[in-house]
Amino acid sequence: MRIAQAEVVVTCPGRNFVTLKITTEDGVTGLGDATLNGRELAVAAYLSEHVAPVLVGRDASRIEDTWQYLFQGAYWRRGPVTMTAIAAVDTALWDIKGKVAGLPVYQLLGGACRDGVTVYGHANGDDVDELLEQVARFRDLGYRAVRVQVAVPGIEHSYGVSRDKLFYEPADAASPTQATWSTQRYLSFVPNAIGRVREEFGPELRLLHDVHHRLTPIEAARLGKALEPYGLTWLEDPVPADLQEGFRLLRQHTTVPIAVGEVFSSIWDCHQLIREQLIDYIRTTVVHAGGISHLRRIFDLAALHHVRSGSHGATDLSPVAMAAALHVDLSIPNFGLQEYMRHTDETDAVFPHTYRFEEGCLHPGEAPGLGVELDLEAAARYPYRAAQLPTNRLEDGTVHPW
Ligand code: EZ4
Ligand code: CO
Repeated sequence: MRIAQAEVVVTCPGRNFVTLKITTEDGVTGLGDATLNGRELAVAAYLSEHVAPVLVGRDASRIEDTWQYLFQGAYWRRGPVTMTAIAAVDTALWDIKGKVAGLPVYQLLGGACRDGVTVYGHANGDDVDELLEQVARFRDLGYRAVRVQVAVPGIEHSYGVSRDKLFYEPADAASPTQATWSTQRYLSFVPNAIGRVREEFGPELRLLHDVHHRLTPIEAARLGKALEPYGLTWLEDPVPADLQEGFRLLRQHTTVPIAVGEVFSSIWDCHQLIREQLIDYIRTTVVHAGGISHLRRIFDLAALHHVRSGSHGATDLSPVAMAAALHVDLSIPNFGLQEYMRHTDETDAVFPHTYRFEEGCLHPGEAPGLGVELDLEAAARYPYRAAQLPTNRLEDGTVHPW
């Protein structure tokens, strides 16, 4: 089963997606998401210039061998561009293997460990009242877990707050939006806001909050302690996660569960966090952490250390990545929670899929492979549009993590 063709498709049905489509000599096709928000064309070029030519003629059934060939063969290991490109190839080859076997990918990974994949949605508001309305909306849609974000008075372009309440896309302009940050304003406002959500909705609804890498460990410890009475499922990305040992300080001060990893591209970015049990949820995802094969390796390490999965699932992950994540989520013993942000109708039409939402859970469906197709005619109607993620500055003009 040789690979005959590997094509890169860039489309923008509301936001940019890069997709790798691999076709075998006998006409079986597989899809892999290769979208790296704000840096899409770098991965597209990596794939079409450097990867597609060496894929043609290779045995499509050799997934692990191809992964190792691309990882070790590049010499320049790791990094988000390389790992996203490898992820796309790996995911597409799992899709092909499933179609050839006539089985959904989760069956190839060992079969279902649960009935469905519990997901969380994003509720956000310009103020606490609007946030409460939005949490109620998600609850009424059937969600059992909700991420809560609120605009902080005095902070322009607060993270996580969007005009369209079902779709959040921060990469909105060809040149980056300038956001501002004040730790003081944030820390004095957010704990009470989350407290009001807990008070209004009672103890059962699972609540999460994303700090988006903006605090130092001791500031994050203060926030964690302030949030302890409200029983968060997790506090996400409390600090920039480059310094894995930096989490020790935070861990010594608070019992708030910590979730980290959406920007990680390999097991090497999180092995210390996992081995030292410095986190509770690892949020690496199929598309940015080397595909299904590598993600499963990370989650297996996590399982040994009481760390559960919590894969990133923002709108910049295409339906192909979403489906792949669901097959992994369904089949691993240490699944925690899956982020789920709905895509626009245009995106769903470009990527028809079998996964479905029901009573707070997603299920990948029973179609062979991933259960996602790419409608090339529909994709061609939406040409690439340059869009970058925002940048952030303190009130005195200093660059700060966004
Ligand atoms: O800002 O995916 O948890 N979700 C997130 C996302 C990220 C975007 C960046 O591309 O933090 O909304
Ligand atoms: Co996040």
